[in-house]
Amino acid sequence: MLLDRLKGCLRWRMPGVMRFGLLIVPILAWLEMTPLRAEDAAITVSRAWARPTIGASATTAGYVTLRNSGSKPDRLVAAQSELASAIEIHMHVMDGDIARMRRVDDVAIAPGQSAEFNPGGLHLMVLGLKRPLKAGETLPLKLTFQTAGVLAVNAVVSMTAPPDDAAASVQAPAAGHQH
Ligand SMILES: [Cu+2]
Repeated sequence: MLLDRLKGCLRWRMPGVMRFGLLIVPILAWLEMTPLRAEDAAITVSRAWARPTIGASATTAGYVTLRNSGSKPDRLVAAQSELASAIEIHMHVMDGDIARMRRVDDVAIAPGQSAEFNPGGLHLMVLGLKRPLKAGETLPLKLTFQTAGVLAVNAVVSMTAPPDDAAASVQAPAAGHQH
């Protein structure tokens, strides 16, 4: 009786072991092709904040500090939020006495340098907000970098900039995984 059960177990185990063996070869080959690079996580995002919305406006501005502690240049190429239909990277340029906003394609961050977004300068133009933002709430942001990949950060909704170390970034979870 017991022996029969054991045999049954063995019979079921064998194919599993064989399948594992077949899997391990391609996994090792894949690891060989994609070595982990230290500079992949060289970007940190801090002091992330966004202005509260005014009235029925579905638009606001967000600000971050991007630091490149790696040895290679990187660039912010895109931003998005689950609460907004789009986020554009903007900067202010003076046109005589009038400050105008210009859309920029990306923001380069040299090794050892930071890029600071601030009112009157670089900002994340948050468009098509699904609901108004009040002070004290957070705006989830996902920032995409050419080398560092996607970093997730919760921007504090506030009228004024938070301290420098506020709202540090975390590596975004793999596609589709939500906490
Ligand atoms: Cu703007």
